[in-house]
Amino acid sequence: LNSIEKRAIIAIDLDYFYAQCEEVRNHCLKVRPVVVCVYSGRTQDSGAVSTCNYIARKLGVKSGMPIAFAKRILKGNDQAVFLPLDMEYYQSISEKIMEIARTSSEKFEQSSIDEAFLDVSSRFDPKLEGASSVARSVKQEILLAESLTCSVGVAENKLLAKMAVDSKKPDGFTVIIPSEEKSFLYPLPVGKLFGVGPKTEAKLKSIQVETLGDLALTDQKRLEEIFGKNLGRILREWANGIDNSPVEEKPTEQLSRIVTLKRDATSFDFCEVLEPLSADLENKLRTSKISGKTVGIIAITAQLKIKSRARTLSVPTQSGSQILAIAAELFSSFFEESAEDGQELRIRRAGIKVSELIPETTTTPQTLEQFF
Ligand code: DCT
Ligand code: CA
Ligand code: CA
Repeated sequence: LNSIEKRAIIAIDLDYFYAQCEEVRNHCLKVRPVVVCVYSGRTQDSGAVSTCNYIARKLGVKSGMPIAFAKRILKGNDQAVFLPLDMEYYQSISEKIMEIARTSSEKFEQSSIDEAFLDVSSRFDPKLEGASSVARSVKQEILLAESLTCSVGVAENKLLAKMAVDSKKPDGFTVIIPSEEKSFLYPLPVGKLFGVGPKTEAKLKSIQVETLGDLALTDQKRLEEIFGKNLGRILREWANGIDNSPVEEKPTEQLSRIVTLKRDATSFDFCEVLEPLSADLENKLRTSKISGKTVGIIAITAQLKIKSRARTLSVPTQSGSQILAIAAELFSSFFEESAEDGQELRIRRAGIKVSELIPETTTTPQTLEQFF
């Protein structure tokens, strides 16, 4: 039983994700350099570039670069646009896209806000061809549903699929067939291997290991001496394209929705803005087939302090109206308590959180007929 079944894995990576989301809500941006920034708030331009579109990348802007530096590069370019990060919006688009990907595959694993793995091995023979056609249709579906492009990689394992997707962006489609795995990997510089950062790269170069081909042929003992037993072994396996890790969905720990109020609230007069949040949570719980045992509220004050309150239920729920009712009670009593303590509570952003998520009980009979 030591031979492992061959698999076909798809890696999906949304192109220049945050910047592309900005293009989606404002089409005029598509032909201009777009830079999405994390402003630190100290001075007007302090902070870093989170990501940018390919027009800005061609001009030399990069993730992580100081905003002031990016502004210098784009100085005199009156088309350039600098926007602040809007994670709520990107998160909402990400969730819709991940839902498309999740429902296209038996096994699904979201690895970040804009990346996921799909394992469709059980459905096809030959597997890579089947997976390639699923990859094409998912790519098309994401484009139709959300007007966003992504890159995909298809290969026998997660590592190779990830390396494949990274090799051609944006709008890439890369398949690595088994007979081409080594010719794909070996010429790559070691820095391109998934997980190899600047430190590991420098150590490898100090022992004259420049390419993945060099790494694949380096004495295992030597690597273990330098990097320790685990990392040493994994580096060599990965350089050889070996990776048996499964595609498996990480359990969601909590779901939350948050909204910025039109103006700061000093009493609970914003129930109607919570209504769509609870409806959204119900929808998410139902499609994920989970229920929440704890319902909580999140309040971000005018002073930007984060406060929360929660209640645990005797029976887990998926009901939006129940979630809303509990959130309303928690907000009301939160304002009352603050007033009793003689402190004025000013809430700027309000949210609802559902936690202690458990699989829904599908066996509960709704009627006696169903039961007998
Ligand atoms: N990020 C950041 N600061 C960095 C690097 C990344 O804030 N120094 C954020 C921005 C997006 C997210 O992390 C993921 O980054 P990438 O993997 O580069 O994704 P991307 O913007 O979608 O770019 P690509 O088209 O290359 O996938
Ligand atoms: Ca991406
Ligand atoms: Ca990414």
